[in-house]
Amino acid sequence: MPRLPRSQASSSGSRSHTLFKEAQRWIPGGVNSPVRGWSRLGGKPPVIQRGEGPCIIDVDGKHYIDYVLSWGPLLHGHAHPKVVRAVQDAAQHGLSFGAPTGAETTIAKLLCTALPSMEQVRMVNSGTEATMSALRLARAATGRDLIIKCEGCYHGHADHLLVAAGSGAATFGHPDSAGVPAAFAEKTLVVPYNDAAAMEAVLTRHHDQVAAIIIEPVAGNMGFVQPLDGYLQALRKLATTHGCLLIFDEVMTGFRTAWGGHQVRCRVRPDLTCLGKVIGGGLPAAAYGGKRSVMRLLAPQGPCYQAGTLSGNPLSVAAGLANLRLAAGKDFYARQERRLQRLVDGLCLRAQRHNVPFQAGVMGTMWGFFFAEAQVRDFTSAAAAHVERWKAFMEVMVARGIYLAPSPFEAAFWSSVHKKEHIDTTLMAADEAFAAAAQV
Ligand code: KE4
Repeated sequence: MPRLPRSQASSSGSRSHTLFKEAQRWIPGGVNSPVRGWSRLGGKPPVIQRGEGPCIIDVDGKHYIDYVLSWGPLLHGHAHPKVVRAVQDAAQHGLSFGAPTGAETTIAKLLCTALPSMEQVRMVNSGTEATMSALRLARAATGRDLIIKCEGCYHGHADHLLVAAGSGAATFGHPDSAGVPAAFAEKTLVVPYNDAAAMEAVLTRHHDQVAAIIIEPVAGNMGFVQPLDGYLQALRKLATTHGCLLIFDEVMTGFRTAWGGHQVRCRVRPDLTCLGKVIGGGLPAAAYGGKRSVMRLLAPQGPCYQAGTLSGNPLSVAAGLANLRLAAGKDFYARQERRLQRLVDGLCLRAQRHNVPFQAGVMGTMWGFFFAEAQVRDFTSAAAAHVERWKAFMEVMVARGIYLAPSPFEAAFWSSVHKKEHIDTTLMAADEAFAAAAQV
């Protein structure tokens, strides 16, 4: 792999800079999703021209090894020939019908076969739609109003979920968004992640009023935070005891930490699961599903309404099926995790050499890191991590052509098309980056 040219995020004379200035004239903040604005890193993101395998190339022709992968969907990198071909083939027959198609049944069967907790599934267009709909269904199924989420977990931008949210909301430091009436937020209770006792206390206090617990089984929106041993199993027990539904928001972890989702790996069966990202292969697709006894409450069969013009559309389904089928091989996730572990071990070794406190973790094809002395287990400890060191590290990594999330409250991703040379190039850049972080 040739040494990557030095890459600067959009410096003032670059085409990225010019195009981003123009974007800011017509689009709020110049972006269609806040975290893309690089507010923590000077607010000058590279404007991307195209993607090739594990890399993206900006409008100035600068190459980056990409560990954001569109925030998770691209399990096999950019423009994988089989995914692109599947979309091209589908597009020739029309883009959308708003009517049943065989492919929707194919992907529904694949998802329900991969996730033992799922007997039926409904396709939607975004993770936000999936979690919003799953919570409405949980309220319909239980006749209860309250929901419980964890501080720092992000489940999309539905009003009642922008309470102590993670991801972009956390990045901006005001997790509770403007425009959300108090009345919408007061039905949402918030507890710390990885604290089963706090969850039990809230459930006991609001006994028989809680419709659902919603959680990211591996948190990826306060940075990468893994569940402590037994935590998810404890939530399963508590939900059953208190008659509320356990909802796994696997929009990010689904088909990222294991075939199916993290529920397969941790052997916990939620009542409802939300999926997204990987199941759309880079096109808009998400889903939610669970037991037939709950899903039958959904219109047109039941009284709980949810709809969508482009839900399950042929192109997203084609991209999703191609993306999923490429990961269906035996020990795909174990193999990818071993390769990714080599990258993360290399990063930890270089942090150690430069005496920089650094915590990193891997789960399947998902990973992340904090500049912290001790393991990060919740939003409080994530928010206490050393942001200035993270910034100094990131400025060098981006300059050396390594594209990581421009926020300390995000996870990182791996693809099946990242190779050893990409690891080597990343570790070379990391040596320089940790040296810079050590100066802070
Ligand atoms: P979307 O509505 O963005 O498709 O999905 C919302 C969502 C729901 N649940 C989880 C666990 C998620 O991670 C997300 C979205 N993730 C962010 C990245 N942290 C998407 C990137 C963005 O907001 O631009």
